[in-house]
Amino acid sequence: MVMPTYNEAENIGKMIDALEEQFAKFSDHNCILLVVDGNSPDGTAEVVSKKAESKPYTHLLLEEKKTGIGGAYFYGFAYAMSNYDADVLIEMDADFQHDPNDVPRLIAEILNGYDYVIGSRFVKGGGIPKDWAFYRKFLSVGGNIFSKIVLGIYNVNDFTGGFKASRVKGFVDKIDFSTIPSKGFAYKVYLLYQMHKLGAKIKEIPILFGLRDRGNSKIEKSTFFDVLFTVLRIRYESNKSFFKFCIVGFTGLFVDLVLSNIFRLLIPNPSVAASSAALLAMLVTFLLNNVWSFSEKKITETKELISTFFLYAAISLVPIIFRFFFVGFLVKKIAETFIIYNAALFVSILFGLIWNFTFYSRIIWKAKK
Ligand SMILES: Nc1nc2c(ncn2[C@@H]2O[C@H](COP(=O)(O)OP(=O)(O)O)[C@@H](O)[C@H]2O)c(=O)[nH]1
Ligand SMILES: [Mg+2]
Repeated sequence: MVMPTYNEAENIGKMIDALEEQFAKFSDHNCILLVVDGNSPDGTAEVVSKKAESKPYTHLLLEEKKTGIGGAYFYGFAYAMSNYDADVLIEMDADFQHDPNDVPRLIAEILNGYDYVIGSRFVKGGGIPKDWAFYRKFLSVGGNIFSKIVLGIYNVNDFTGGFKASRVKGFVDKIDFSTIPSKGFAYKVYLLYQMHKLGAKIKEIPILFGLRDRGNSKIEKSTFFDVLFTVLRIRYESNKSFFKFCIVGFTGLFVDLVLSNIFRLLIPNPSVAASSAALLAMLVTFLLNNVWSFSEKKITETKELISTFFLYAAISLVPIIFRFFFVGFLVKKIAETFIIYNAALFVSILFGLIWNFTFYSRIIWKAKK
């Protein structure tokens, strides 16, 4: 169990005592409590060292200086993996907001075969303190809904909780801690995302997040932005191609709209005007997608580039044909006005975006084996 502390001198002694009873329930396992202290000025480390004399399961890891809760956890994880050969890592706060009596329930689910067990405040039977300030409630509930939607992990309800058990082999030992986007509270979202990506079997168990026993919360006002930016960054990093594709798409859309309306004035036939603009926009997007959106799978060979463009054109031709008939149909059916023409254009473009993204990423720039 890794437990970060910063000014927890009033809590940590009692916590060490409380854990003895829980660890004793797993006598066939070697349970170690690794307190990672951020060089607390209140003497937390001294309390831990003193306790360790009579409670040998207690170890102290002292940071030279405070690096944030995420920094402390990753320091502790790395230490526990290399020095204790840890099989399971448990995260827990020192201030009794996590109930030591819940520890066996976490461990039990790991023993049941789950790889990542989350003490969850947002499942039936779980909860947050009723008398929390509105700001904290908002941060917690809002942060979770936001994380869930943006990260697209729907089987998790608590993304920012700090009471968890993780399997090391095949999971935590595969995570690169050197590139963590946050050393603050948002490390939690990062870790969760990595575990999910590694295919961990995740289980949420309900916990009641209590009130802090003594001392003060170290949560900072900036935590809100820390979580916000970390979530967005994770999403961006893992979907770079998609975001770039969208930007290229919008560039193409702009080129397309401008050309379509210029051609509308130059070419009498609206079908021809609209579809030739799309054709030119397509050429622009092909080149941009190749050098930018899908740059990791960039086609450089001229011959391949040409043959791929034919395939790209074939795929892209479908929305153009759609547009040819759709714009012609709508204009003929209703009226040849600016509004009708552009409405038909809009629907055609939307169809084209979905169609093209699906096939570009699956056929044109798919990962080479
Ligand atoms: N080492 C270390 N521990 C920290 C740091 N920030 C918070 N903690 C510890 O992390 C746990 C959770 O922090 P807390 O302030 O209670 O957060 P809250 O429960 O969300 O208000 C507590 O055990 C803190 O002492 C830090 O910067 N460094
Ligand atoms: Mg707390």
